[in-house]
Amino acid sequence: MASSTAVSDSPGEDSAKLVVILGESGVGKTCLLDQFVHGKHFANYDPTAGLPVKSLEVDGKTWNLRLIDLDSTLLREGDNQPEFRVDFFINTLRDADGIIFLYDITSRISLNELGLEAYPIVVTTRTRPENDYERPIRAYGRLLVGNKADLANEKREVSKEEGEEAASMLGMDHLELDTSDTEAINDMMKALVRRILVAERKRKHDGFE
Ligand SMILES: Nc1nc2c(ncn2[C@@H]2O[C@H](COP(=O)(O)OP(=O)(O)O)[C@@H](O)[C@H]2O)c(=O)[nH]1
Ligand SMILES: [Mg+2]
Repeated sequence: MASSTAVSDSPGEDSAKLVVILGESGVGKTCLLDQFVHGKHFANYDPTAGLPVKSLEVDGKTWNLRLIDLDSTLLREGDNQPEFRVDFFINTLRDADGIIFLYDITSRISLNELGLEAYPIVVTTRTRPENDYERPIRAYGRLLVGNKADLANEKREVSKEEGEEAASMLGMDHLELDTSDTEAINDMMKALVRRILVAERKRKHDGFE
């Protein structure tokens, strides 16, 4: 968490993780975040950053996840939206400990845009600029998640196999869920925390992500 600006660590320093839910408009980012944070008993607001915080126990340790959703559609259309702050968007992606790349299984374009646009932006923001040896490259965990699995029979546009294939090309694990399924959402967040820890340990070991 050393270089983070969006996050200030007070209690339980290394248990705090910043989680970004990234995806196109309408894929269900807000529903996912609300269900995770408010669907179960413990949720509060971090007064310093104004982000919702949720505690999650994973393998016997409690993590305090700070959550934010970022709409990748705004990266293309944000020019027309005065409230869109591209610096905040980019800095948040750079500071994230974990990123959920969320698409909608009933929208092929929502998956394509992740691969063509959102993922390359994440890679760019997290790569050390040439000759900038001061700036650390921080490890992060990531998952590719297909939402709206409840519509699989009627409206599916992206098969499970296509989702898995895209994930493996991007070096991520893949899963599908729908945002009414609190247990699946909790399992997804646990999987993300485990990916974050793997990435951090690997980084420590190799010196690089
Ligand atoms: N069928 C279905 N609809 C969903 C699901 N999650 C979200 N939605 C709907 O998708 C629309 C967009 O959701 P929202 O969370 O606002 O998307 P965001 O723009 O990514 O934040 C809303 O009408 C939601 O009710 C889901 O798992 N299944
Ligand atoms: Mg939203």
